[in-house]
Amino acid sequence: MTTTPTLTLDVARIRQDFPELSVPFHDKPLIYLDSAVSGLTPKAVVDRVSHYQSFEHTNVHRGVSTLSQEATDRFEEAREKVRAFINAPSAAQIIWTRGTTESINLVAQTFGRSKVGAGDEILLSAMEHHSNIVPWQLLAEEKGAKIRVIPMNDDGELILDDLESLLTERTRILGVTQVSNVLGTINPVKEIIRRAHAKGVPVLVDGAQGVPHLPVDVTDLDADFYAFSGHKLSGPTGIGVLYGRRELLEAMPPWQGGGSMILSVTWEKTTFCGLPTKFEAGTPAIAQAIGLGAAIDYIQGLGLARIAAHEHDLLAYATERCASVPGLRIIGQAKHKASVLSFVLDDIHPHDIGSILDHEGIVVRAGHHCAQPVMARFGIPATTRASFAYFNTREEIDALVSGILKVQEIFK
Ligand code: 7TS
Repeated sequence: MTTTPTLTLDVARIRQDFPELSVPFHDKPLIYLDSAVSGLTPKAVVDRVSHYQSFEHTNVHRGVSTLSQEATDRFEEAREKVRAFINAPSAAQIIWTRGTTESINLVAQTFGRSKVGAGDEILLSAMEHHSNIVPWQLLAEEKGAKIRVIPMNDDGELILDDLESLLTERTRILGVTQVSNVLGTINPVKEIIRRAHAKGVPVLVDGAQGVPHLPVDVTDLDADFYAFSGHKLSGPTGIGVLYGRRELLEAMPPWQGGGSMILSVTWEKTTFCGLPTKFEAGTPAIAQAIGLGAAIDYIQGLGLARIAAHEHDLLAYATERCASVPGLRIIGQAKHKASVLSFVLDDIHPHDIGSILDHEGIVVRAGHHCAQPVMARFGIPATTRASFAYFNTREEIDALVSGILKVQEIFK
């Protein structure tokens, strides 16, 4: 007889993987509800980076030394782990960057610069992080192009009724986040990509908040570009990924020039490597890439379906508990949400809320979350945001709600 695998995580055991959770914070247990800012790093990842740096390190793709070849193997194995994790057709289409921000800048500065001209349009969603706005504004300014915006409703869902009319013959690229870092909205990116492709427009998906919570299959999505950061996926900072469709990457000019990315250099002419090295000038973040590979192993060991089920439970519980607090308004009420809960409380400034919660040992983020156009859309300067991960518990959400009630008590 086969048994259905249980979808529960052993959270008590998982918490032991995070040394940071065992260190008192303001003399209290740390309650980390800020994984949308950056995930905590499990010990397995720290140990892998430390082992690499202690025993395996030298530069990669350089020379015939066994040490360099082995470091190169570990580095390329990590690339293959990323490929498999997002189901890209080939590891050559996985480009290491510093993070989502750099991945998007790379696309804007190479694909964008070669494809976008005066009078052309760049279509972005109303809920983008600044890193999927500002690189396009810089490009639009340089080229005399125009940014257009897909609007959203009061629940924080994109209004896609007029998508076809926003996709004009001048649209050169559509940029959309898979999950909003402020509202938690999970956008229907597969449908958006299908409709953009029907009009011949390529799509860049910002996966910074998607990849930690949802199984991602770039082939099934048919994404043209997919960007994410290692540090939001329990990996190290300083490493990120750009996936791109092969034909597009091959046609794109290099971005930064330097060592490693060339085939030959003379004073007259330089020729460049193929993918992915063409976009990886200089010494890469080797330990961080290997650490990201270890983070993927760790996440896969827990199981994305289990992670999603646990986080879904936490979000539902937090939403219900917070909704019962008088004077608390949740910003972002989309039908499909990942584990992000933003709110405003009476007329108390989120910075005050964040500071008081901090003294209770509860880490949340207060501010505009690098998404000022989202704040403007909702007519607010800032929100307080709690974001949940696989190591959080319902008890921590109870503590959050008690903390919120304490804030109200202080400001009465
Ligand atoms: N895109 C989204 C949707 C994000 O949430 C972030 C970071 C980025 C891009 C940029 O990622 P980076 O790793 O290149 O910095 N979001 C947040 C946040 O919500 N709070 O702090 C950073």
